[in-house]
Amino acid sequence: MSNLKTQYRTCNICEAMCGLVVTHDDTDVHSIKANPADPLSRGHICPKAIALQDFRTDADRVTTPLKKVNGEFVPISWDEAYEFAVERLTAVQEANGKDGVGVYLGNPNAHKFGNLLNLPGLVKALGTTNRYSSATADQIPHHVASIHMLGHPMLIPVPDVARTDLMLILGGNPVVSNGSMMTAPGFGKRMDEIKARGGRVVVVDPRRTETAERAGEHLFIQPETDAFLLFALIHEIFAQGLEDLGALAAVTDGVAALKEAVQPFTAEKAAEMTGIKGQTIRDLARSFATAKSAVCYARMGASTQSFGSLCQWASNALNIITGNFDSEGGAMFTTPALDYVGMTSRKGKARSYPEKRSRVSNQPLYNGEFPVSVMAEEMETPGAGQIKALVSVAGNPVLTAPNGQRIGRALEQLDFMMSIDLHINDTTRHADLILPATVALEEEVYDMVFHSFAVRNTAAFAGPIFAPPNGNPQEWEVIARLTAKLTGSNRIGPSPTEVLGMMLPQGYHGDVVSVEALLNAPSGSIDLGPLVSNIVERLETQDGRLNLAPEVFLADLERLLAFNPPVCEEFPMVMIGRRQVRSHNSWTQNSVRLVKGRNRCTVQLHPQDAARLELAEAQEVLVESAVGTATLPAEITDEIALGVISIPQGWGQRQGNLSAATKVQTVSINDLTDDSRIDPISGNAAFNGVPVRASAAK
Ligand SMILES: Nc1nc2c(c(=O)[nH]1)N[C@H]1C(S)=C(S)[C@@H](COP(=O)(O)OP(=O)(O)OC[C@H]3O[C@@H](n4cnc5c(=O)[nH]c(N)nc54)[C@H](O)[C@@H]3O)O[C@H]1N2
Ligand SMILES: Nc1nc2c(c(=O)[nH]1)N[C@H]1C(S)=C(S)[C@@H](COP(=O)(O)OP(=O)(O)OC[C@H]3O[C@@H](n4cnc5c(=O)[nH]c(N)nc54)[C@H](O)[C@@H]3O)O[C@H]1N2
Ligand code: SF4
Ligand SMILES: [Mo]
Repeated sequence: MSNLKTQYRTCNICEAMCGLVVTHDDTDVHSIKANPADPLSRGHICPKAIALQDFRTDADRVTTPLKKVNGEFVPISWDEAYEFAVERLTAVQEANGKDGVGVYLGNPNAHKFGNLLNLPGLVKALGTTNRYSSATADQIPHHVASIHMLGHPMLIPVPDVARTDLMLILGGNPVVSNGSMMTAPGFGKRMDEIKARGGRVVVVDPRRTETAERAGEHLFIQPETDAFLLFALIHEIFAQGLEDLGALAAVTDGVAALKEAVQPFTAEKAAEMTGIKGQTIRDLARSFATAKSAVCYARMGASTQSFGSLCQWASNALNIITGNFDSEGGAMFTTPALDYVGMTSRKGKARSYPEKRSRVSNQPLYNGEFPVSVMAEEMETPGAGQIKALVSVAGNPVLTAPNGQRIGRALEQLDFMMSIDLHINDTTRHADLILPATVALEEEVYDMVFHSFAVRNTAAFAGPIFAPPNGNPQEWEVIARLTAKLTGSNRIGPSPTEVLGMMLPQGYHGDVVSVEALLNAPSGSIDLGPLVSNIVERLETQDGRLNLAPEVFLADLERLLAFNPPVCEEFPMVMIGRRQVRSHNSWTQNSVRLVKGRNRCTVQLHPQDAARLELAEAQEVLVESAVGTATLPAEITDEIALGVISIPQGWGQRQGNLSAATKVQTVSINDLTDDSRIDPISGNAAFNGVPVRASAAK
């Protein structure tokens, strides 16, 4: 074992950026363990990190370019593959215009530095405005709130978990998800620390989640009614004269307009809609406003719903009016080594939002991308601008986008589709060409995105450990070569590591952080300290001020007030999703070590609902929505609110990524989610609150 080597690297599966110690020889991983010296993750790790080795050796992995010939995928050479791609993409664009080619970029791209650096070039070379990504299945309301209030989509406030005295969590389950738009590995321990110093964590969720259990304080809420709660908290704080904007008072506009706008949102109104008692709401308002520090954190459950943008606005507003914005223990802004906001600063530039609207149903475009909810109709509907070909990179919308089956049918009608991916799966099986991707251990890792959302400023970099199979190029190079061929060039740009070397000196910590310094860091990571106040000089609004009451949100309040939870007879229950520790979105289900054990793709329902529907534990349940059906086993639990059912996301593989260990056919929640349900301000999919009915499967 003399050739055993050890490498410190960051896990890039989820947003938590855990520090790992990987022990390996020239061909194999010997162990993957937590790095206790990592200043951010402090020894936290989850079971998925160990599976990093499985993604590399997966027998089902695509390892050569594949071309579909008479319905079968056959291996071809890289030269043939690039030639085929360029010929077909060019032909579609010659016949239909640039917008004839659509692009879908999936979640793993956000965790892959080389992809992030090279995909903009590919998109530019294609020159299409038909751009989609998993972002509108995930988080656009956060960006929309930041754009309208602070002037830049990436000025995202992060809860200062290390110093807060009261954390209010709506629609997030960070004990399982490890946090989102909040990089906070080992969140359970962080909650314990808040409580140990005399603080509180209150979780608002239609399910008593793993996070709620550990927090110790949980309020059940009716799905999609969070905005009522948040506005009632703001209303109460104004009514009790408890508002205090602190240092931000001098730069904030719209306090009076906000106060006026929340008038209808009394604690009683919120109680009626949310199911949380009026007195509880009043008490919470007082505790929040009078705590030494407090922070409201609203995530997936509060953003991927019909009022996602209002929730993100209200969450920021609650933090701002209580002096908990940009201050210790409140919501703060990171100063990462690679300063994405600075690199894309728009200070002083005129702009209007949304940037565009979609062709068929007039939905908004933010951050250069249309809502994934309209991708199917844009492929189906004839006329100028119709998508006739698609390039997907690291995405699986047939399983992850609302009404995914409709996307699958639309993909089948395309003139051409190509994917860069690890697998032939529910999405890529529709492709005419698949180019193999590379996995984490074959690439350098520097997190370009999630340091921006981290509860502490740190930086880490590591190089590849293994070469890709078959002498394949790294994924960034595949993207760069495809781009070069599309533009008739022979040259590809510098490597990701070289680009990083050029970018780091321009960031916040250019004096201490360089590629060399990161590689030599004793713990594999450089600690850059706790979050610091900085928003006043960073505001990117045209007038340089913070807008507490943007017109776009005020105008949407009428829709909220008209909201009636589904009392429709046909679909009397509401469906929400859930995440699970041992699976990551739709793509980790081929790792035997992750999927082994009991079938976790179950529908949770309340004991009283089960009794009413005459359903027993583990009995097969037929769930029906306006767009589809699914049959899966019942899990009866008082964890879930009455009238609500929960199905985990990420399952339903019919092709590829098949749960190799269990061979159990699971279902996709997105066979049931409805693509016509969106948050109209942001265009984000409303995955939560889907009207459904449940019954015993025949
Ligand atoms: N293990 C694991 N970790 C992951 C992922 C994974 O698939 N597996 N995915 C990663 C990704 S891509 C992301 S974006 C993050 C997401 O991370 P989180 O934002 O923590 O998302 P979820 O774990 O889905 O938690 C959403 C919560 O919202 C609740 N909810 C649903 N509807 C409502 C509602 O109307 N109101 C309120 N208040 N709550 C509601 C649900 O019950 C659930 O507990 O997780 C990341 N981490
Ligand atoms: N109902 C419901 N739906 C949801 C959610 C929910 O909570 N509820 N969550 C939403 C969220 S937050 C997200 S982020 C989206 C995710 O939606 P997507 O990004 O569409 O889905 P993923 O499952 O992340 O798909 C990743 C794809 O990339 C491939 N892949 C994995 N690693 C690599 C790699 O290194 N390179 C390349 N080229 N390919 C790779 C996989 O094989 C798979 O095809 O799902 C959304 N869908
Ligand atoms: S929590 Fe996320 S980053 Fe940490 S080990 Fe698990 S998958 Fe990796
Ligand atoms: Mo996500």
